Amino acid sequence: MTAPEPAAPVHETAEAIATMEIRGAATIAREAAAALATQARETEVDSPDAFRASVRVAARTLHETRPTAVSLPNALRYVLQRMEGRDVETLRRSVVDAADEFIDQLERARTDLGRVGANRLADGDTVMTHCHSTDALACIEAAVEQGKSISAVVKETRPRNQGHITAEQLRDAGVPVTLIVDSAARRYLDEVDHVVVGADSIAADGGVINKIGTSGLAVNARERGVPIMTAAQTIKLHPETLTGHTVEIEMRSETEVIADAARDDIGEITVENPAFDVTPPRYMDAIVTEHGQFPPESIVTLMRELFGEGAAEPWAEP
Ligand code: RUB
Repeated sequence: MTAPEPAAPVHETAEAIATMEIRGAATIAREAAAALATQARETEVDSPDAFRASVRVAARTLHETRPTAVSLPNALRYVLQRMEGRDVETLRRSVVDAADEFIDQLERARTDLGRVGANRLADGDTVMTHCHSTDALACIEAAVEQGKSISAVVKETRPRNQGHITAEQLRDAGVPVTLIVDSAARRYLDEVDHVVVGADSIAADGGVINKIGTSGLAVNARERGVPIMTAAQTIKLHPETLTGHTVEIEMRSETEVIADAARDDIGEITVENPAFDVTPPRYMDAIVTEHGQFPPESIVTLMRELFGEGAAEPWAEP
């Protein structure tokens, strides 16, 4: 039996994730689940086995796009583990329903964790952000909805400047924004009450994997006595780290750091562009999830509760 090729929209979603047109851990997860639903809707085969294989091929294509945000495999796992049925129509319905359910849960988790994070913020607070995180923004937006007056210092987040997206969204939410270059962060920490960041993955030891620059910011925040929280719904928990695996840090193109012409002018140099880093748990005050807030060191308890002792890889099956 040869599995059909993934449907064209699945290739388009995979390409958009790889090129960061679709980006941010939660958004990647949502679009990956939606792409599996599209694959299920568009697959025209007679046998249940061929149907299952075609959805798994689509999942593999999506899985291979970016390595660090565990929300992507967690989304694929959620949908594939609910693919059930003895005939093609039942299988199709199960995949579409699971994807819809996953997307609904994402929205609810974001709202719920936003309320928890907002409770950590007081009226009149200034927060510093790094990168663009929908979960981090949910906390600030919920605080504003609670009637608190919040202002923000937004790091631009080189090389992709996701801080610009954060600045725009906060401004739309009525939050006064000061945009700074990344290297100005320590200088401005004296003027902020909280640092709020997101996460792409959270390891079993409480280490937070997020956009490059988060760990330096966290160390500086600790030195300045500014509390720092990670807003991360539980699809950011990395179940494989329970069994000793480490999280792969994505290395991106050197041209995101320096244009070819400028590089040629400099001469022979090495350029590296890691997209994420790991903040050790001792530099993070709290991980805020839809199940409440946790000290980073205790997140392993929640991880075990939600994922058991490990994680299957259903997309790897033929
Ligand atoms: C985005 C990033 C975000 C997390 C969390 O990196 O590091 O902080 O993904 O985002 P990139 P969210 O731009 O390289 O994808 O809270 O929206 O899931």
